[in-house]
Amino acid sequence: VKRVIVALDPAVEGDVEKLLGIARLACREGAGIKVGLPMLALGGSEAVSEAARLCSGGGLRVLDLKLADIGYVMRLAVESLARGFDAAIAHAFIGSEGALEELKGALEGMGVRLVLVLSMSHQGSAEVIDPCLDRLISVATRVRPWGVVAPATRPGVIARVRSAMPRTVIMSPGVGAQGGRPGDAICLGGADYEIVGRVVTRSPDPVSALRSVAGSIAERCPERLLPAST
Ligand code: BMP
Repeated sequence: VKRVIVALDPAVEGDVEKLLGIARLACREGAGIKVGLPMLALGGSEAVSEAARLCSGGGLRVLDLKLADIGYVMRLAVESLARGFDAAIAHAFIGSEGALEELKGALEGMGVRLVLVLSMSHQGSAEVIDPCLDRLISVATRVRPWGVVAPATRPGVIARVRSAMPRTVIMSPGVGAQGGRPGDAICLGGADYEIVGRVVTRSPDPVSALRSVAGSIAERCPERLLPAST
């Protein structure tokens, strides 16, 4: 089972084409792609849609706008951009009524699954977001998203989320460039996917970089990669 999702974040306009090339690789050799604001800002909505199209043969396509607005505005944002994606990410802290409830309905109508951010990989999240983790988990339990985001940099937080939400897909960023070791999130925290950006996209050899991350996870907890463990 493939467990590595590649975050395609171009740093300059010239990166867009290169990262679209990596999209194919990420969906063939990895578990899929995550595309967000850097791709939208530098490549426009065409590049965002193209990334999803390049992966239409297989692989998870996650649109990461980290939405945090009223339901009406989030609906407008996803109606055009989320087409062709399998899942879209929003923040849990905005709550259900008037926000996530409406977003979930809009996404479901398009065949797109909802993913909620419960905790983030940077230090500020440990200070500000994590003290509210139980509240955020209770929002997620009410909204019942397909997936949630929890940080590879703090596997203990992932483990808390996993025990509260045993059947929800957990995606974990923060591997490599932000200090998480490949396998920390899946093997120690019980996540389903590790999200890796720069380690793959900035590598002179993205294929080997992706294989190396996947290989390290497989070495650390081969049992977690069996189909039955999902
Ligand atoms: P990188 O591996 O290059 O650090 O990229 C991490 C990716 O995961 C980025 O696309 C970022 O937006 C995303 N991400 C994160 O780093 N921390 C979070 O808590 C949530 C994220 O979506």
